[in-house]
Amino acid sequence: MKNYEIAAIFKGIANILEIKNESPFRVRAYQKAAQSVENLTEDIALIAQRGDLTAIPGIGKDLAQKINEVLTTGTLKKYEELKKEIPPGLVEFLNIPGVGPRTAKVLYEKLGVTGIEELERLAQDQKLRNLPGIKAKTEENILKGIALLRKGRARFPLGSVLPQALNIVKVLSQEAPVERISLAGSTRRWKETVKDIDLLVSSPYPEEVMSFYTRLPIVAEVLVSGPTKTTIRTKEGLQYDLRVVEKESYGAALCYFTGSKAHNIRIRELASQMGLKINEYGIFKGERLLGGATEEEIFAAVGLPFIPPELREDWGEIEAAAAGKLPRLISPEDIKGDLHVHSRYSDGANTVAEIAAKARQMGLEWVVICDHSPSLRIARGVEITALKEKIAQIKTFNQKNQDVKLLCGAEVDINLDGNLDYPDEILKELDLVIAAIHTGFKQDEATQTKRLLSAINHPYVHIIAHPTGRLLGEREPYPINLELLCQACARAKKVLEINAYYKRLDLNDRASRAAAGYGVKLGIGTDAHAVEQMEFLQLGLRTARRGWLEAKDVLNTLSYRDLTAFLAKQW
Ligand code: DGT
Ligand code: CA
Repeated sequence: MKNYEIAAIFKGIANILEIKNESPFRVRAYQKAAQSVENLTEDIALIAQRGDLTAIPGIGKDLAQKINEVLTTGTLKKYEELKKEIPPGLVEFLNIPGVGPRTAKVLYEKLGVTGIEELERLAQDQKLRNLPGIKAKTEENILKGIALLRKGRARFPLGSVLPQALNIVKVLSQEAPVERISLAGSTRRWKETVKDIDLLVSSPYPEEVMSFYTRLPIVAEVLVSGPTKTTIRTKEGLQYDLRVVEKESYGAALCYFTGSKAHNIRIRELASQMGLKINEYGIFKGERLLGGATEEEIFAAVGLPFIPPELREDWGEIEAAAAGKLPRLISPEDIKGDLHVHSRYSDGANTVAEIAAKARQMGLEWVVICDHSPSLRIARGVEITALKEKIAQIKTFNQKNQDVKLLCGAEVDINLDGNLDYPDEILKELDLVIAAIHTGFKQDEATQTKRLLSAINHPYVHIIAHPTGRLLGEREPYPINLELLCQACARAKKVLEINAYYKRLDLNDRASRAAAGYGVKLGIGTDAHAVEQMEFLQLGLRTARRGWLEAKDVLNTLSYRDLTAFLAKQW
């Protein structure tokens, strides 16, 4: 998929235009285009083939032409020309989270710094703080940003690579001589970020499988090539490891390559205590092969029931399985709705009716349409008059439609002082209120916790959105005292969100599990700004499963009737 490549080009253009002091409107147009291309869940090449590029929000005729140019030639002439107008080091600085064009320009012009290593050294030696507009705090943020950049480069958010990975599984299973095929590794465990994609196949014709695989159009380079293991790198810089085994070993290999490493080690220890050996080829007693064609056989050999891949982290699943106390994990069929979808009333791309149609297609029973409150200007927050119209529109929609029910919600900003950005008179007219922090990310733990506590204790708030504010590879979580927040939520019967947008997954797996331990309910919201992003529900569900959650722990499992009853009781 070229989506990320194209988004990166548009972001790059926006940055260069900003450095060159070009019109803020042009800068904004490219930023917006980058965002909406990045948000697509469909391959942009397919959209282009259909001639639908201008249907993407923020993409007009001119940008559609540029996208087509990248799709056909692999580069964009305008971007290449622009890059020549500024020094290459400067472009690189802009990749550092928290470093904007203004800072980058000062660093270059005043100090002549041209590389990230050099910048890091100067920041460590506190040589930047005397430059105009740069304080000790900025220096600290630059160092944090560099660390984040390095970490982010090494791992990909799962949601950004999963569509391509699933597509490769599909192509291999349809067009190569494979018997069985599965994703493995961290991708199969649905870890929030992955270093590479592991694939496992059983086939009597490993050479043919490998030769087909290395000729896939995504391949930029073949790194390791052999009949049992082949590693390729895609044009986006992601590695795929494909292993081919015989069908007798498929289950053993699937267990082994799904991991995690810590989980595998525990399983092998159990085996050795029983006088058995388990490896990627099978279960052995001495030299004799006892089994290994299925994963169930592996677990049974060590006296355990099947452990779902999401739990295989050695976070207590082996003990729980041995004691017959594995959780009855929430499953895809349990999910009845999405708690957090943006519409055109604020910065979403779709109308209320389009959102309902998508929900219908996904088999959902209800959707909560949440838009931003007025203080979030960049997201076109909804003024009170417009919010009243929205309430009326949704009411009419529900009178006319029986299959999908819409709820009128809002994602209300929590101001710096802990107050909410809408008055109570309008909040109480809403079906559901999600409170969120979108400003003041740099405040300390005590202040941030206090802000959130006052939202939790606000009579009209139901859910706290993305409680830690982190963005994978871009922004560290702001500090909060999760324990205090959970206690307050449990007391006030408030819900913590599992924001399922692929860069957020916030709360994450571990924190969700901790929250449920306090008796707090979790609510999955995709934070979709375009209907395709409602598919991120899957990532939220998987995060919940990695957090050991059962259907009873998650608000999305309630029917429309039970949900409205629950929401009403909260007040
Ligand atoms: P990643 O790639 O960092 O996102 O995480 P994984 O879990 O996919 O790790 P990866 O790709 O290095 O290895 C895939 C699986 O192979 C891993 O989950 C377990 C297994 N594995 C790798 N190295 C070892 C090892 O040294 N010992 C054992 N027991 N298993 C290993
Ligand atoms: Ca891996």
